[in-house]
Amino acid sequence: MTAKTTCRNLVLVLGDQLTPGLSSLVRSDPERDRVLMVEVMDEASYVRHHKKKIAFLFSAMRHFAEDLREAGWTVDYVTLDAAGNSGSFRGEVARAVEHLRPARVVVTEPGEWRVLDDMKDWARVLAVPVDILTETRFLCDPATFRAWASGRKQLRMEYFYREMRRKTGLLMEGDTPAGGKWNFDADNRKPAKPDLFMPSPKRFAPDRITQEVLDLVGRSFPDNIGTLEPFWFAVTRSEAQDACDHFLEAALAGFGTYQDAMLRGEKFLFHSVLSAYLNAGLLDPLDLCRKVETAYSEGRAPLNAAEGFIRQILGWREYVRGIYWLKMPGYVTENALGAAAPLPAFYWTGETDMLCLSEAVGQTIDEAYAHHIQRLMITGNFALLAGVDPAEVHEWYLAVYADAYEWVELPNTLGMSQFADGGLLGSKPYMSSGNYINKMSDYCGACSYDVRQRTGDKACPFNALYWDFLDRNADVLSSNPRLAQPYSSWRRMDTEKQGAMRHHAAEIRRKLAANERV
Ligand code: FAD
Ligand code: DLZ
Ligand code: SF4
Repeated sequence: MTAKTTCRNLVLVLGDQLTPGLSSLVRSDPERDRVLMVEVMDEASYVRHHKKKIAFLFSAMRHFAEDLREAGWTVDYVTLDAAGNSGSFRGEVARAVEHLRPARVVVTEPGEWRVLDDMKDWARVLAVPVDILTETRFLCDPATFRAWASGRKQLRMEYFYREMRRKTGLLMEGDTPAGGKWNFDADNRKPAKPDLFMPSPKRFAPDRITQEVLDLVGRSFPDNIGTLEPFWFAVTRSEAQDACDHFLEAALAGFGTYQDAMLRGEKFLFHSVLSAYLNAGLLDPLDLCRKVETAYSEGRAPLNAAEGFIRQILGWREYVRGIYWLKMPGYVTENALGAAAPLPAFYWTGETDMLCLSEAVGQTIDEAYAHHIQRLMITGNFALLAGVDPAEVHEWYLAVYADAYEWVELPNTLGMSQFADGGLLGSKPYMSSGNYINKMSDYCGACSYDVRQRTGDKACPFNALYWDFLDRNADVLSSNPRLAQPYSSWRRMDTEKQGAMRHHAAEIRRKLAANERV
């Protein structure tokens, strides 16, 4: 901390608030106010984050602090290993208040409920007014979402998304959607062939600041999941913009068609790999959507790609945030299916004979990244079918991805993937047997399990677990009209086959619980 001095306002900027247009910065004055940024152990350890996630954020924070200084701000930056670092937001604000005696503390609302809850008490404890300002970096604020949700029996993303298209005018031709349809998902389910040309996300060499952070993280979190190097994430706003431009040029056109595809050894396919940058505030979501719209209107990307991409950001990203603030704090403990099994150990090591899972977890360990369909239909699907406690699944997803913050991760995991909210977010569980994975990937051909077998040592574990899941959860799920077909197939199966499937699934679940290799 710098020499004792005073300032008007102390502006606390959090690690995922790396945006010059942040409401707290816009409301403040570099001449009279001071910025505080802190690396704190509480945030770095409330789940056992992937090493690359911590390194990305610390490096991006340090670079943002430099940008602010260049723009004329006085920034107090507390590194994780700074002498006297108290280890918490509250403790660091208290130290700064003690030192600087500001008239007020100013902060933009945090992205996570637990941090906001803590902040509400700061004014009393620190004896200084604390202004918690509205977050303006999203396209739909929680109050507007609440109003949209109120009185609706079902909160379907598709209807929310259409309102957002109308509101922003993105891909609209007057009152009608471009191309005459809101959604081109039917065109976006093509499996990819291994010989298809794959673009790679733009990579950036670590500079001195990043190298210092890599050393710090390596020293401070030696046992956390993940490899630190090679480290190639963008850590400045201009690098993130380069990564974005590269995606628009090299990958957007293929984004829609191959959105649900998975290929061995191909970690990114046509995905943008921009989520960590968006969520930390290095990229602006509306700006990105407008660039994608321009790529479409200039003929550089087909409509199914542009619409598919914009739907992820304007639709899903905003929608899950709306659900988060609507349903917290109770949402995090929901468990509609009463799932209670522990998370299999291979989620932390990748050591499993199931190739789809060893690929998805392996690349997660290497890159702190897996694309959506791997998160949903491989790691999420397996945890769902195996009956894993959604709280453990949630903790894993929050830890292992560089883009993970509770506001976006929790509804995706607990709601979309684990059906733990009983169907608020999705009308049916996202689950499948090995068949779907085989259709959408080239994993099964090289796997030591046989995707066509349902029972026996060589049978793909997804198969028996799938039917067993339906059977075990029939009380909650069998009346769901969208599951009528699988339940009818299950009922038509002869009882001997059903028994063999139950038995095989129970054996897999036993092995997982006993930490035996599956
Ligand atoms: P692309 O496929 O290129 O998509 C473009 C952008 O759309 C993403 O960068 C992201 O900002 C947005 N997006 C796409 N799908 C979603 C979605 N379902 N919810 C919110 N935004 C979306 N996303 C996170 O940002 N953080 C998380 O912690 C996170 N956890 C997830 C957990 C589970 C179980 C599942 C199924 C999905 C999760 N997602 C999460 C959503 C999605 O998987 C990631 O946003 C995406 O994989 C990021 O990679 P990308 O940037 O290459 O995305
Ligand atoms: C995720 C994270 C980590 C690992 N470390 C810090 C940190 O040391 N300092 C900080 O300001 N933010 C960090 N973050 C992001 C916060 O967890 C995030 O800002 C809050 O959860 C609110 O979304
Ligand atoms: Fe995964 Fe089953 Fe295919 Fe193996 S056979 S890759 S376990 S779906």
